[in-house]
Amino acid sequence: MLRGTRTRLTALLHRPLPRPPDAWRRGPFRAGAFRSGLRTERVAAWLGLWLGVAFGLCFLTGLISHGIQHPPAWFWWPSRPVGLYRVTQGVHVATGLACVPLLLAKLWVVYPKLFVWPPARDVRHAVSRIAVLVLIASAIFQVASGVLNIALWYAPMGFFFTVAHFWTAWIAIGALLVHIGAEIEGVRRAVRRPPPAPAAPSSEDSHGLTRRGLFATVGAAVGVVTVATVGQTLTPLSRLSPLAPRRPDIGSQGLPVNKSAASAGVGEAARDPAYRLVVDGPDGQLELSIDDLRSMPAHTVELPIACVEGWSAEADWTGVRVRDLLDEVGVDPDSDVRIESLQRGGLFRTSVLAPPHARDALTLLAYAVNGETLNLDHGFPCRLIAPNRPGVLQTKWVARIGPA
Ligand SMILES: Nc1nc2c(c(=O)[nH]1)N[C@H]1C(S)=C(S)[C@@H](COP(=O)(O)O)O[C@H]1N2
Ligand SMILES: [Mo]
Repeated sequence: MLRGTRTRLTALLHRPLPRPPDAWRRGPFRAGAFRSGLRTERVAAWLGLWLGVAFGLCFLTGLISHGIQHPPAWFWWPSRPVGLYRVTQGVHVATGLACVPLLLAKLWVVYPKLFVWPPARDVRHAVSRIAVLVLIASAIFQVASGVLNIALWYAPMGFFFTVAHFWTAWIAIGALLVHIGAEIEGVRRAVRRPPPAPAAPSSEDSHGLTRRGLFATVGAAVGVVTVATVGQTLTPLSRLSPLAPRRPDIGSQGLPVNKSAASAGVGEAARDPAYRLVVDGPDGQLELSIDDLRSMPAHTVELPIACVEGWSAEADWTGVRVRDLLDEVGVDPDSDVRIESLQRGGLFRTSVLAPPHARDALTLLAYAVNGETLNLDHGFPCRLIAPNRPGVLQTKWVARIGPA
């Protein structure tokens, strides 16, 4: 029964499709329309391999980031090592940016295949060509929307970035797996085969660029893109990274600002002398003024803010341990904890601390940074700072905490 189905499927996939009349074979469809000796299976295979590695790393680190921000019930993320998210998200953005030159080179090498003749030999050929089109479209979408997002240029995106970027990633990875399945033999051959004699890239269309020259150019482009941007998270390189959207050392109090108090509309509520931090728990409710917070045991921790956009910056934070506040009102140590901002709207006005983070000795409601009172833009009167957590969950202008 199963074998019968499989035979029928194989027969269907190999069913020849009608061949269009040769008179339609014009322009780029002509035999010999593309003559660059660089457009070989071997070059395409190597570029595909690098692209696959970069894309795969980008996909996995993206899943981690998405999991932390929208955790399914089974998901667990530790609070140590404190800088792990900084690394995974740095890798996510760096590998995504490396895909820009790799993808351009790969598309340049393979785009004549758009014009193969006949357009589809059989059903299998047609399916694999459609999968490639889906792959190209989704890969371009992922890279372009990612770049727009780290450039904080949301205007051209008529959709919600996070949702579109997440679901398109699954479409891209699915199409990539189909593509790898279809091409794996060719890649094996290309990678094993010794390179053809240097005479190969000889036609005028290659402008004298050799295969080694092409690889060196692509490699150099990846290197330049990486060095020019990675300083936003690898702080010693920050001066070498003119294309980085953020310099981690530029901003008030030695730290970039991602959402200002003015744009969040919290200035008035944050400066109000009647401000009280509300701490909820089974044993009651605390209402703490700024002076009350300052009179509690203070701790100073060195922790980075690691934004999903790929920049990160280290700072010394001073404040009260979240677990000390929770213990005062008897919150269960196994409980998730909800942090709420003074901010009225906005996607990031609340966040949830899972128990490993809520109970970590490094997790603070900080009222000072780098030895100064937190300014309004960094979250005055107090903000959350916790180890190994995306910046978007480091809630500023905290108004209330309690069990989730
Ligand atoms: N209430 C609130 N907190 C917030 C945000 C926000 O929009 N609203 N943005 C977050 C993001 S995306 C980041 S990266 C950090 C940046 O903190 P900073 O501006 O102090 O560097 O704050 C986080 N806390
Ligand atoms: Mo962020």
